[in-house]
Amino acid sequence: MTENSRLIVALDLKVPDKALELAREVHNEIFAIKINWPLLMVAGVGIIRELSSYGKVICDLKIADIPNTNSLITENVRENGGWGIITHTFTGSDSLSAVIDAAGDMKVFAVVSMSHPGSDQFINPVSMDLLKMAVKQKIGGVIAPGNDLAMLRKIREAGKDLIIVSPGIGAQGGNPADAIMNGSDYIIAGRSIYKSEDPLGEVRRINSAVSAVIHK
Ligand code: 3DU
Repeated sequence: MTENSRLIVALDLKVPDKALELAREVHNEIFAIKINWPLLMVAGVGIIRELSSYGKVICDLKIADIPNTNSLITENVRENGGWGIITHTFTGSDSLSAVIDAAGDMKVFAVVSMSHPGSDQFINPVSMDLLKMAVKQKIGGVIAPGNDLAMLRKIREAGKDLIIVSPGIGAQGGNPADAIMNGSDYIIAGRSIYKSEDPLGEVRRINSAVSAVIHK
């Protein structure tokens, strides 16, 4: 993996061998890999360590439970080689701090806003409150939509020092350069890469689009 890239690839594949093959193909040119329930449920927790032989693995489990359960989930990720973990915040400060405490050296990214249309019903109206709570807990990173630039800018303005990681790129309509210019530090792309005929070519296309605006 490389610090020169701002791209996190979402390996939302239900066939572990396919996920491993894609990781092998693109790992030298991306910042990190993100995995989620579709892969973890089939492959089991050992896939975290297998994939970490290619670099940083972020487990997007969107944890949303009571503090004790949150701690146990987070410990599982840490003990199996995870580099980062994604948690919800709407369950409150005690649930969030359980994740932060159990994470140890792992990076914790807190979801404060989402990228799909339904997020306007419940989560997005309270995004700034969720952000305030997460910042109070000394969260280092948040997840904010790369396809909702107004929301992204609001979150960036409220949290100048935060690491902002943004899904919503490609299949959900956002584009890499816009997201970076409006506040994202890193962008997440899944389908536009793993469904592409040429995943590495797509990675390179995204990397160049980002470099063009970063080095302007
Ligand atoms: O839409 P894509 O195929 O590029 O995948 C986006 C990934 O990011 C996917 O794993 C999804 O679960 C995750 N994600 C969002 O799409 C939106 C969020 O608000 C948070 C995470």
